[in-house]
Amino acid sequence: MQRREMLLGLGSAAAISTAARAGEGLNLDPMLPEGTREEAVLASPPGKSRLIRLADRPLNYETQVQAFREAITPNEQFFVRYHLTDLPNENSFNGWKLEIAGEKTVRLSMSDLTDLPQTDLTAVCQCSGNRRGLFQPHVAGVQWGLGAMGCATWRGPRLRDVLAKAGVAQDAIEVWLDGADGPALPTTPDFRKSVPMKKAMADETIVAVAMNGAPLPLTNGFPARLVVGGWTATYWVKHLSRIEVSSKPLDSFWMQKAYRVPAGMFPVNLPFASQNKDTDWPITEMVVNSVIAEPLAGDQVARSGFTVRGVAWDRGSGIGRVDVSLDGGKTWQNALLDQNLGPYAFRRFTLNTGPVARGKAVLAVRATSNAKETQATVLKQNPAGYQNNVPHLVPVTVA
Ligand SMILES: Nc1nc2c(c(=O)[nH]1)N[C@H]1C(S)=C(S)[C@@H](COP(=O)(O)O)O[C@H]1N2
Ligand SMILES: [Mo]
Repeated sequence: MQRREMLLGLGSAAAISTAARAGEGLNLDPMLPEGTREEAVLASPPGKSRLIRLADRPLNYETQVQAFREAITPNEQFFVRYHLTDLPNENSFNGWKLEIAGEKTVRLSMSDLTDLPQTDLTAVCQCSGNRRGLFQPHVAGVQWGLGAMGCATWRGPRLRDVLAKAGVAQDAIEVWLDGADGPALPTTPDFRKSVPMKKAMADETIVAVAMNGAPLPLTNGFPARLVVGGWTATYWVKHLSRIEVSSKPLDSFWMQKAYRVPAGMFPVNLPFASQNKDTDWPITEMVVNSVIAEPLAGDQVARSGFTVRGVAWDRGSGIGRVDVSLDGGKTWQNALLDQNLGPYAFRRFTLNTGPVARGKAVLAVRATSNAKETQATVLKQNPAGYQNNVPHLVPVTVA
């Protein structure tokens, strides 16, 4: 094995091609654990086209990697992730109002929300555990491959304008969020999250009532969900029912026990001080990352040349450059960046390779943000398997 391939976490070519045969047609990443490769199937949860089903209780479906040939992920292909199994249906929201508890309590209807100034924000919604299944050694949890993410244009009022309707007290430190889904068993903690006041008031935090020009799909949070640009999707609470401005840190399982990373492991611009402990912090800002969506692992490509295409994203500085390797990370070429859809969006890239030598090849991609952050060469091990941003590798055959 080349030293560089080792650094990139690439196993032997033989191991990869054997793994690539299982789960054929699904285009699952060759590095996913065998168990996941055996159980994953293409299926459609309500209102969706075919996604990769990892679980039905709770609903956990990821997007197929081909979708990331485009910067905007269509609603029907957008991934679905829940922690709980008691989910609302269309009828649950007849006469729906969103309760806001601030200095006073107000209840806002959909038309109250759409009467406020509306913001369009194109932003990546990515589960903290995206690519957990590619961790070596494997860690417990949903074995996500590459598709626990998507990018959409979200529309709705800014959270700060919604909070202003109820009034924000001087000593407020967090905004607490609750959604209409619940646990089927009383022993499972309800999904309750909070964000620090500064992020709650930021331009990139909105109460989205539309996604890519349509109402939110039921499984992506109808009728309203929080959108927190630059932050992992765990704060993007779906089916919002209640928002509370608080002077205390939220003491919920999903804040204090889950979704945490070793203190200081990942860079943050805006600390979540009220939820930090000495040893561990809540996971908040995403790391710079990229994915190759064309060709797919195991594809045959032409030696006269082929196109490498995909997307890159970060936590809000925007993507400055993308490099593609045709030799598993030994040498790199600068890819072309497509239209800029804003600092929180996917940035599409393409590289036309020109003539390539016949035989096996391993493609790799590495993005660099405008803040000059680049992807990890060695996986940052953490107990929950978050923030995997080692370069995505795609083994192909040049014929
Ligand atoms: N109400 C509610 N909101 C939620 C969750 C949930 O379980 N319930 N999961 C969160 C997590 S961890 C993720 S990754 C995203 C997934 O968003 P999606 O299902 O729209 O893709 O929703 C977030 N919001
Ligand atoms: Mo998540």
